Amino acid sequence: MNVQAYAVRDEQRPPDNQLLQVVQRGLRSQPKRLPSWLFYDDHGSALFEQICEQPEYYLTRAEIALLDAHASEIGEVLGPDVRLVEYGSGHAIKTRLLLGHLSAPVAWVPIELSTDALRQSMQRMEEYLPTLPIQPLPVDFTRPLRLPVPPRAPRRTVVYFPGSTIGNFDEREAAQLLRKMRSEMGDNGGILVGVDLKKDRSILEAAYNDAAGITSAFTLNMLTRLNRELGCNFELGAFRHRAHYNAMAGRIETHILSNREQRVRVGRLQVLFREEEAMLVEYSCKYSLDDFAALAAVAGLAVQQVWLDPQGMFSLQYLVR
Ligand code: AVJ
Repeated sequence: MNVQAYAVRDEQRPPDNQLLQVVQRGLRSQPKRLPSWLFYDDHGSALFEQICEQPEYYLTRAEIALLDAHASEIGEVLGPDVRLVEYGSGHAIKTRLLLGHLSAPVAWVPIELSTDALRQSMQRMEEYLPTLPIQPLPVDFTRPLRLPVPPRAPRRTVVYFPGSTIGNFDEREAAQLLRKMRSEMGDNGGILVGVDLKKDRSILEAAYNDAAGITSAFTLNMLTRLNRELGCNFELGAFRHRAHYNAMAGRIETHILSNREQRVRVGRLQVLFREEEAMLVEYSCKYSLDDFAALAAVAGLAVQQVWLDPQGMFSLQYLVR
């Protein structure tokens, strides 16, 4: 058994009163907002996998095409004996493409809060690379990490953060997160980060408003989750999803809109929603190559190399100190 410390325990999730506090604070603030990590309960993670298969959601296909085209070169740049620490590993399909091109990886450390996704991805990775040590961390990757002791000394630690998840953070938070990765990877380490690029509004808005309505279901699942976990009484039919591109800020902004004036119970709080009131639930920031190099510099990092998918939609960037 190469799976170390495979204990996915419920006690490692934030306690529910903490969840209640986060939600109450967000719903009391003006304008209302809720953090996007609330999307990823087990059902939300499964819906996200479905989003990735929608024809309009180009990001995942582009990143996979990028790896198909460049994984062996990426493997050469990273070199042998890498410990790969993956932030928000999800189902880890891209990770298999990458790890398959690394020479003698020391360990894979998937960090993932969805226990279903973590379990499944570990199982599939074991089938694909049976000798690879896996050291899962079922924790929130934005918190300070205590990385497990590797099975042997790695030549370098690489933080892998694919999928443009960095786009969910505003610029200040993104710089902070890069800085945290920088300290975790050490002097000789690197960060391999997937970054979605600025492009036509029509393409971006279609990607976040798929015709089949999966993204809408994904967004509204946040309310279902709050009903279940906090005993709220959000009426699902009385809210709707909206995603629009704020070109000035360079990001898709996803809101949940209230179709009418209504009150919702959130613990002891009664929250009033006005008709058409918008609650912010997600940013998906888009970058030019220059934008992202500037962000990396703020975090004390230099872009050593950039790879693009064949259509130039998406980038994978290797950052070093
Ligand atoms: C998983 C954060 C990369 O922002 O594109 C997809 C999440 N939200 N559709 C993104 C998401 C709506 C996705 N990330």
